[in-house]
Amino acid sequence: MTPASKSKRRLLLSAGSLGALFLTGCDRLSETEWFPKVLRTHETLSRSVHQLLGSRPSMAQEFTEADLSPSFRSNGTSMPEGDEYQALVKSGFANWQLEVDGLVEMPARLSLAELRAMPRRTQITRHDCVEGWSAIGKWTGVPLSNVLGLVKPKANARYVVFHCADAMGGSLTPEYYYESIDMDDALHSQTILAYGLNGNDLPIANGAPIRLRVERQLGYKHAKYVMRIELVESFANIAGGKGGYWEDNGYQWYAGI
Ligand SMILES: Nc1nc2c(c(=O)[nH]1)N[C@H]1C(S)=C(S)[C@@H](COP(=O)(O)O)O[C@H]1N2
Ligand SMILES: [Mo]
Repeated sequence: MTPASKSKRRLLLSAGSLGALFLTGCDRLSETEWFPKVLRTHETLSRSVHQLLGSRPSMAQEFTEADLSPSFRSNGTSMPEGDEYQALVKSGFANWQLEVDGLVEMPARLSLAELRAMPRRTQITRHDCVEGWSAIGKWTGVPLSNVLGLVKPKANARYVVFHCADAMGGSLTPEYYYESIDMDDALHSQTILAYGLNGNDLPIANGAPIRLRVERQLGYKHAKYVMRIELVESFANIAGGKGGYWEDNGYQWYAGI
């Protein structure tokens, strides 16, 4: 590394921890008025740092078995309510199918067995939640790039949207958790649809049957209970239009660490 790129890297790290400093507690903060403003400041900061670097950091850090957290906690939804998901739990996800559609040449429905039969990647990474905790876990899953290879994205597909099984409380019409990433993250080698955690099947509390791992970004981007993957040109017409459940509530869309 040249001295110049070292200092850029340091700047990036301090911008990340600055963001983490400001952020404490998803639920409470989204209700206060100053919160979106703080996030905007952080977003501007993090975007300019990324511009300075010219690109996102290429790989998230990977760790060893010795670094694993004793247990990997659950956050947000830990058991989706609703008959459809409950029926899937009862059958051990035997009837679950991942829908992949939108701007693709060949829409597909993939069972858990089919996903498990595809190429797999195992990675030990640190999960950072804006609520102020981190945990290191070992994730196993199919690289999203392999799934996209099957369905063949059309040239105008710009984002990958993850629709989840859990409805978020509060309103009369259920708002389902959702997230989105761009093609740069979608095709990244560490971006996987994980069905395993620490050598076991992914627990329900952590997103069974599959959850996204998108390692260069913060915890809320890692959608759990993924039911459907949709390729789109824009997410303007999905839910609140900001690209994710928490984004619709003021969080930044690009949550680089
Ligand atoms: N479907 C869904 N995905 C989700 C959430 C959620 O509530 N529902 N919470 C997010 C947040 S804020 C974090 S920190 C991580 C928590 O993952 P874990 O439960 O495996 O710790 O999942 C993210 N993905
Ligand atoms: Mo989080």
